[in-house]
Amino acid sequence: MKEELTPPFKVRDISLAEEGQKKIDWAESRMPVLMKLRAEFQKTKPLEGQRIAGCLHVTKETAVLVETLVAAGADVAWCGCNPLSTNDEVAAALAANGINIWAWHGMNTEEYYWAIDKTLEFEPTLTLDDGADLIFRVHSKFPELASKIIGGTEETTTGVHRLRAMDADNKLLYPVIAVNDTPTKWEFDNVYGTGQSTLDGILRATSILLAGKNVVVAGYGHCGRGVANRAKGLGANVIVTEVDPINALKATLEGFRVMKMKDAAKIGDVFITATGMKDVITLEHLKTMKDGAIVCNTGHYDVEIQVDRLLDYASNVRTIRPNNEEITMPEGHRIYLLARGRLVNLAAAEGHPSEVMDMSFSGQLLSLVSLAQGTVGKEGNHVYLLPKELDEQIARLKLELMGFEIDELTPEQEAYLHAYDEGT
Ligand code: 3DD
Repeated sequence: MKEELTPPFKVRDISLAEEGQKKIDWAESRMPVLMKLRAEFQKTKPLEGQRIAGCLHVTKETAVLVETLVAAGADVAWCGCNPLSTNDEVAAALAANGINIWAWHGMNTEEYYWAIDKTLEFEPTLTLDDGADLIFRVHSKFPELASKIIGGTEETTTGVHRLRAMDADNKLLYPVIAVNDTPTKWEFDNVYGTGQSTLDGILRATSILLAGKNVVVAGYGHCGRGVANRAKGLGANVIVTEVDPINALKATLEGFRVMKMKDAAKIGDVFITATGMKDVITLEHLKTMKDGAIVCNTGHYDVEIQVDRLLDYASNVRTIRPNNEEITMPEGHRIYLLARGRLVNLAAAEGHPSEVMDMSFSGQLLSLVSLAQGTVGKEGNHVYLLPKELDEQIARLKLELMGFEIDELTPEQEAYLHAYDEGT
């Protein structure tokens, strides 16, 4: 029996650590930017003395971020940010590596918030969120902790939206950097990461042929755009639903059909919500769907599909495949609900590929270092962006490590850029 590990933790099964370490090793081999920054920061230790409480999906990529934060000098406590997204093998490996972690797949709501509270017992000086549940817990239940917190970071669109609303209400108790809004995150993770990982989740849960299917994507923001284009690449007939006329217009000019959800419900074979809004697919829509329609969500929270109303209304529910429930409707048709309406990419697959999380998490790392060094967040308790030069540093590193070179402006071109007296 392994000696009792000192750091407090609660994971599904610590004996899974060896398998989890292999997953982490694989992710490290595909996250060259973060590993290069780790090599630099383990010498300079910019996070020395910092205590970081993190609430973010426990995946193999997150483990690489966690271990990079430790290499940079921080003490770290961690929990998941979704009850269905924790990879138990990775969580076991982190615990075996001495990380204070409270996370396992399939937590109930009480356990989920218990884990966040355990992470906060650590009395952090920095917080890291994906969906703002931890920072909101500080503000709503443990405001006394805020006096020791220098700042926080937020990973996802929905979380940033929540924090901007708090900022507008002057409710923020400490400054936060919106990592999601950094171009090397949202132009890549949200588009290419969500696009590929959502279809990955759908294919693992259904094993269907996507070619020729009517795939309905609700929401044509960065995430929906990624999903629509990846589905198109696999031969699907993509239909987009939207409430924003600009995004809808972009979808039409990309060649997608655009219509109301009530009309798409009648013809769709696969439905994917990516809006961040609630009640996008209602029970009324589900009643009119074709027999065999597959329904899932890739938004952060499980509010986009009216799952509770659907389950109350159903005449029968059975799990037909992992993360795939066959729901027989009183009208006789069957609906296949994936991951119980929670984010399908992380609940039914492994989330975004390592290569794209490499940039997102380099943004997290540089944001935390900026807060610790006081170079960002000094103008009051508001939502900040990662400085452009740091964002470009990530992009330049990524290009270099992918083997690409780009041109540089000549002095004359620099001058032209700022000139106004040269016309045609
Ligand atoms: N997210 C997606 N894939 C992830 C992965 N492999 N590890 C950790 C988190 C992961 C969620 C992110 O896309 C986050 O940026 C978001 O929710 O926007």
